[in-house]
Amino acid sequence: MSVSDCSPPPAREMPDPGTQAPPGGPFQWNTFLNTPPDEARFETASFVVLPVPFDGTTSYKSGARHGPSAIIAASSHLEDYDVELNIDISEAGIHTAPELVPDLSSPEAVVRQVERLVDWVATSDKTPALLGGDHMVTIGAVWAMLQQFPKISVLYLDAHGDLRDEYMGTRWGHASTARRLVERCRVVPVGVRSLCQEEQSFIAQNELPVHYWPPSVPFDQYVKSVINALAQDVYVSVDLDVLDPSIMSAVGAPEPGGMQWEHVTGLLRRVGEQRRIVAFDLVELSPNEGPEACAYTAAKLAYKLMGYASSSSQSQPRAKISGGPQ
Ligand SMILES: [Mn+2]
Repeated sequence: MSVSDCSPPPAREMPDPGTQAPPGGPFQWNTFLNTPPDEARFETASFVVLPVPFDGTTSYKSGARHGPSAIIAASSHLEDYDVELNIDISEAGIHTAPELVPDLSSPEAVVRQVERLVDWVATSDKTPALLGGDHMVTIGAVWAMLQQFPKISVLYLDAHGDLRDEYMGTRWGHASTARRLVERCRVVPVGVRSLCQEEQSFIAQNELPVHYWPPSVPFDQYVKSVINALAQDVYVSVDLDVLDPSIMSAVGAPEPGGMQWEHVTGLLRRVGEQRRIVAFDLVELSPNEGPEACAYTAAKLAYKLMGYASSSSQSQPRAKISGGPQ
C-alpha cells in the first residue's frame, strides 16, 4: 500500500439533504410531477399542492383517503408541456406540501385544520391546489380563501347537490359541503344530476344558480350561463364524480350520465380566461374503485387547472407563466 492510498479523499461539496438531490439517482420524490425539491421550493412556487387524505364522512364507498397519493404518483407520468395551452405549466413552480394527518376527533376538527393550511398558502400569495379526500375538505379551504377574497364565488362541479343541512349525524360531511358554503358565499353548482327532495326544495327557496346535467341548451350557452353566474374571483371545486363513470369510475358515489373530459376542460378553460381562479380542489378520487387510468385522469385535470389558473394571469400576476396560449 502506498502512502497516497491512505490519504483522505479530497473534500467535496455535499448537497443539502433538506433541499437538494443526493448524488446519483434518478429518484422518486412523491411530489407533483415528481419534481425534485430544489426545483419545487415553496418560496418560488406559484402553486402549492396540499394533500388531505381524509374520507371520514363518506357514506357509500370509502377510500378517498388514498386519492391524494394516487394522484401525486400518477402525476409523475404527465408531460410538463401542455399541448392545448402551448405552455410548460410547471414553469410557474409547483410545491408539494406533506400530507396532512387528519384530526380524527371530529369532521369539524378537520375543517379547521384545512382552513389553517390553506390560509398559510393564500397569505403567502400562492395558489392553493387541494387534493382530497372526501368533499368536506372544501369547506375549510373556502373559508380560508374568503379571508383574502371576500367576494369569492365557488364553481362547484359535482353530480350531487351536497346541500343537505345534516347527514348521518354531522353537518360537516360531504353531503353537506355545498350547504355550508352557501351560508357564506355564492355557490354555482354544475353537472348536477342527483338530488334528494330536501335539496330540491332548498334550491328553489334560495334560487341557487344550479346548472343541471345534461344541459337543456347548447353547451356553449351553458358555459356562458355558468360564467355569468360567477364573481370575478373564483374558487373551483371539482368532485370527480361530475365526470361520467365511463371515464371516472374510481369515485365514492358514481352517477351515470355525467360530463365528458372535453366538457369539464372546455368549461374550466373559459372560466380561467374570463375570471380569476384563486384556488382549486380536486376531491373524491377513490383509486381502488376503478382502473389506474382514473388517477392519471385526475392528475391531468389538476395540472390543467394550474394551466387555466395561469391564464387568469392578466388579473393575477402571481401565477404568471412566460409564453402562453397562441
Ligand atoms: Mn360532492
